[in-house]
Amino acid sequence: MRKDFLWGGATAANQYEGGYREGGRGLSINDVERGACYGKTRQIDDSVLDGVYYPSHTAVDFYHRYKEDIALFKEMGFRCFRLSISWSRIFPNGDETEPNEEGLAFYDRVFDELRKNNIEPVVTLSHYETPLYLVQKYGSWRNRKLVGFFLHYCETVFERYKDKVKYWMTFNEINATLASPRPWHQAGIVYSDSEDRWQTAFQASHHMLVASAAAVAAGHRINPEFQIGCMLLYPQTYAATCAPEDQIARHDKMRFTYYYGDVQVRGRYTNTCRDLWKKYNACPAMEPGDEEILKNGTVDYIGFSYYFSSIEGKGLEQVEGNIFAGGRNPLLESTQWGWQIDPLGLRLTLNELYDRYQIPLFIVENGMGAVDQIASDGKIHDDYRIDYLRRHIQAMKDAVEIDGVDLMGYTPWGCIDLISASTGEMKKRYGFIYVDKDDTGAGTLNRMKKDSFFWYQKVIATNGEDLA
Ligand code: BGP
Repeated sequence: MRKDFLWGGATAANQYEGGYREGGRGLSINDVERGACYGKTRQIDDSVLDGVYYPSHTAVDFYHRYKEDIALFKEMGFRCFRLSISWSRIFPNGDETEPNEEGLAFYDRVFDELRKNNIEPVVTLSHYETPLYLVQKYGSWRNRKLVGFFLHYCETVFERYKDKVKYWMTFNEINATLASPRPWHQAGIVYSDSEDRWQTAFQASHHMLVASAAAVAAGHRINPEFQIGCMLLYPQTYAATCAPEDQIARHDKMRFTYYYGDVQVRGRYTNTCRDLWKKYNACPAMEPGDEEILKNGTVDYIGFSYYFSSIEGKGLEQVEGNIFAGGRNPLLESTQWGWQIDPLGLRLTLNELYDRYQIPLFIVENGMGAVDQIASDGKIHDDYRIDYLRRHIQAMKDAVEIDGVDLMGYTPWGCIDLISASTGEMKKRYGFIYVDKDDTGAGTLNRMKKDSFFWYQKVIATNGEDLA
């Protein structure tokens, strides 16, 4: 692997930060999403209700414990750390002209602490964190006005942190907007019965794509050294059989991802995009100048998440996954949450993305959610996690060293235990660092190193050579 390979870990404010009403922060869409103790599907309330547990409110309290956590990341040898800025900490409602100084000062402290420890921040501008007020007053990303609000937010943080942050990403898993069963997460949208779901999804996506491109151009103007990426969820899929129809079904599914990749990397809607409009009888309204904005705001790299693969065909048993579910592959094993484990699928993903787009890639999420038990010796022996990561890192190395893919870095998801996005659970853990908290919110929030902590430390120290 290259000498400057960005080994690290990934988090997001809505699942990690907490401090939801501190420092002048406003409410964000995840602050009204209930936790796992209320059932499997996360319920969305109109406002914060008394006596209800909302996981994002405290999350795992990075807000107060950032120094302790960054010291642990340093001990593991992190060269980078992915986090997101909570938009409503900077603009509490989202439509203000002036930012909230206390919110800006918080991230100053975090970025300074990272720099002091030689850890490069990798910052997502919007990771499921639209301010709630923008949803209630403007209808969220349905409304064109959000483009201006988002751009103002981005310009504010780009200016403020231009000497502290180099790596940015605009929207986390932007492709979840079109096909997600939980559009609230991504775009703060709940479809009404009277609206055309597809038209709304394409329109909201257009606003997000224009906002992303305008932000990329602004960032490059503010600091030409900035590296600004998109972030795609890669739902690796195989045809269920060798029937050509199954291969076409696979191709159709992947187009939901390329829809966004094409616009963000190539700077225009391609035939892939137009075909989807035709298929769903919908087309986003554009303003004069939009095409120019898309053309001038192409990204420097592709960040993506990869967890599992599935299959596509007729009459298949469906399995779980984070956003895009798929068919069960009889040849693969699954995690306790039913996500199919497929390291080779990561190698294929890296090749497919690089072949199609020919710009650097960055694996900004990968990992396995599992229940961890504290053993009688007081430690957590998470060999299942080590095994999953070892096999994925090997596949990643093969893609780079044998296939020639240009890869910038690797940040496993939830490097410290945090709240699950899809279920709001705490017992579904991804971390190298254990956090004492349960699904009802009880626990000391104390941190503890798992076996995987020491394993990953060695992986980084040998630049990926020693995976044993
Ligand atoms: C991705 C999200 C992350 C993260 C991850 C794991 O889709 O970008 O925020 O949560 O999936 O999913 P979960 O937390 O549901 O296990």
